[in-house]
Amino acid sequence: MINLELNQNQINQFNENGFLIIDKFIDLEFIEKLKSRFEPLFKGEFETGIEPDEWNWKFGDPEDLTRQICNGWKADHLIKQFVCHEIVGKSCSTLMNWGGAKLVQDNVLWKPPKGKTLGYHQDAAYDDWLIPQTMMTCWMSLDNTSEKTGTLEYVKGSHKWGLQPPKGEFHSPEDYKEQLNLFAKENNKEIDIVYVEVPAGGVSFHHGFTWHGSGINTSDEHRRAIVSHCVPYDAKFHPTNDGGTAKTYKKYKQNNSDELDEKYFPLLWKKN
Ligand SMILES: O=C(O)CCC(=O)C(=O)O
Repeated sequence: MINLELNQNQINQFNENGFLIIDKFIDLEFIEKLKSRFEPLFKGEFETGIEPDEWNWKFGDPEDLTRQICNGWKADHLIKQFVCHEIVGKSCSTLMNWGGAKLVQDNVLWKPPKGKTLGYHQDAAYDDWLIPQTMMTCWMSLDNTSEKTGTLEYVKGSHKWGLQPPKGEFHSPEDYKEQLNLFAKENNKEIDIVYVEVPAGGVSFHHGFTWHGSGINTSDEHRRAIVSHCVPYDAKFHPTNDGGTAKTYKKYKQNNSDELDEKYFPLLWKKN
């Protein structure tokens, strides 16, 4: 289903760059099956009867928006098998040096031809409601990607730049690099961009502090991905912080407990 055994060279690359791009991850026999789940999900046909936590597009909305569902795993069995796969949890934990990983949120992402931008951001900036405020992302591509398809892009080494509060538009900003350029100028940083160009079934991991975003899809091809955003298995709810995505996810906090309940934040992998 998913195959990866990380080696030391790959771990070193991740530590150096803040991301790791690998051509082979998902077995190719699953690619079409996974893609076939996108239409029903964006039509609001949820196999489990459970609605995802967020969806920004449904059939009938403007065609050129990049479509995103958050927590498709709750709605669809096949998506769950991949975004909650133990190899995703193990790989994220190995790269971040964690003892294990929980899924804090998934994304089902669909950028059609002419699909618009996603603004540059840092993933961990959205989870100030967690302790520690960190994140690790596993982005699994279901299509061949290139700069032309508006693929995910990273700023090399930017995971060493610290964490900024989230600013600017996330969906479809006119200038998707605006916040990145402002930050780099104010802080004297050099911007070195790398495009994630992988075949369908490829993967890219990125650190929660790594600046990333994506441009317009100028090709005639659809660009689809499923994404796991992970946190350490023992991360806790912050007692007071309510920024970022807290409004959506802090509602899963149980009375008198700061634990991330596995019913809502599945444990993907734990050492031993
Ligand atoms: O696929 C994209 O365009 C952006 C994905 C993203 O921001 C993420 O996976 O953290």
